[in-house]
This record gives sequence, C-alpha cells and structure tokens, in this order.
Amino acid sequence: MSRLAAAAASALAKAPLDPIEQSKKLAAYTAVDNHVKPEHRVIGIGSGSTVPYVVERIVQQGEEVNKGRVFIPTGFQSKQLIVEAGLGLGDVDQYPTIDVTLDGADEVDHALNCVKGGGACHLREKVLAEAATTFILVADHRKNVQYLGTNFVQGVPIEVVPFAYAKVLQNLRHILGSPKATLRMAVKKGWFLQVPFTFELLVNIFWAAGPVVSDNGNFIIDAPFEREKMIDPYVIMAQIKMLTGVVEVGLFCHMAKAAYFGNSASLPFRTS
Ligand code: ABF
Repeated sequence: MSRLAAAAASALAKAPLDPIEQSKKLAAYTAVDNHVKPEHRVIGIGSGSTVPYVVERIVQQGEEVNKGRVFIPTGFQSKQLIVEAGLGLGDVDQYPTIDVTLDGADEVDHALNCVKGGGACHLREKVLAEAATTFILVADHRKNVQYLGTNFVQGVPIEVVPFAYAKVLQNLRHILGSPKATLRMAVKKGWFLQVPFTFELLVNIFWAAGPVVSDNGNFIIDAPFEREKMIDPYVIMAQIKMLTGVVEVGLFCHMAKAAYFGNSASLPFRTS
C-alpha cells in the first residue's frame, strides 16, 4: 500500500462512526457485555449489519476465554465473520443446544416480536434462536417500533418450496388482507440502482435475474400486511406456517429475551 493510501486508511479508521453505525455498535457491545458470559461455551452468531460489532466485542473478551468456545453461524456472512476473527466454527447438528444467540432484525415491536429475513436467512436464524437458552436481538434505533410494519414496509419474508410458491402467494392474499405479496427477485447490481425510485422500479422489472434462492434451495415471498393484522403477530405466523409449501415465516414471536437498540447519545433497551 502506498504511503498516501495508508494515511487515508488510517484517517478513515480514526474517523467517528456515523450515528447509525454508532447506534449498532453501542447495541451490540452492550448486548455482549450483558449476555455473553465467560462460562458460555456455545454461541450463535446471526446475520445483518449489527452482527460484525457483536463479533468484534466477543473478540475483545480475549483469546483465553474464546479458545474454549465454539461459534455457530446462521449463514455465509456470519461464517465468514467467525473464520476471519479466528474463532472456532461449529454447526448446529454438532451443538443443538446453544448458550446464547445474538442476531439482528428488520423490525422489533413493543413485545419483542420481530420481523426477520430481509437477508433470506430466517430459517437458519430461527433454528439458532430456538436452540438457544437465551436469544438476544441487536439493532439500530430505527428498528424499534410499537407495531410491526411501521418502517419495514417490505413485509414478512416467507421461505417456500419452489413447487408451491404460486399457490402460497394466492393463500396469502386471504390471510394478510393484501394482494401485494410478491416473489423476491434477484436484481443484477449496477450504478443504475442508485438513481431515483421510479427508475429503480423499471430496473426491477427489466433486469431481474430470477428468483432469490435461499441457502436451503427455496424461494422467498415478501408479504406486506395491514398494520392492524399485526396486533398479534403470533396468530398470523401460525396461519402462514400452516400453509402447505411454507418452510418458515420471518416472524419471530415470544422468542427474544431482550432487544438492544443503540442510539448515538444513549442506549435504550427493553427486556421481555
Ligand atoms: C438478519 O439481518 C435478518 O434477519 C434481518 O433481515 C437482517 C437485518 O440486517 P440489518 O441490521 O443489516 O438491517 O438479522
């Protein structure tokens, strides 16, 4: 690296984080400090942009404590984080009981129910949440809402067997009271994605590269819902899960013990 590039990299490293990053870091660090204890041996690592700070804080707990631990990832991103941090990698089939899992979320309501699956990993995320004695959510303050559907308007991600997707789309119209459930499409990335919304819509129509396929070989449906339907998300979750062809629903109800939402100035958090 040239001296100029090295100086630029070092200046960047010292630059203060923007408020949202600051918020994620604060949430993740506090969650690790409160819930990842020295006696914990098996730790679940979730996905999303707050989770790198979780791993960063765990590494700071020191080599001594971490060499006796095994870390279970929810997907490719968290696997990379674990490996790059030099931590021990494990799988849930070797360790079906996890001491604590920390994971991100798309939105969390006042009762700690949440929407997950924006990254299409929610099946594995739910397995690790269920396997954990303690399940903790970490996110920036934009994810902290009274009712699901306030900010994350994309809707509930639903993983479906490809053969059944059209039938499930039809069923969802009845359950969610909305005709807008759609199959998630992969879009070829390019400079044009930066331009305003209407053009982005055209890009979605004309440059879509085919359905998104999950790590499990399934499709993802995004199902927007009417807000009043989410007063009790558990009911909706159960109804959707009953549909033949549905593998998992991105609604996590009554699972999290606590959620941490950092804020650049202070750190509000709620426990169930
Ligand atoms: C995972 O990462 C997903 O369940 C959720 O969709 C996403 C949240 O990521 P980010 O914090 O980057 O929005 O936890």
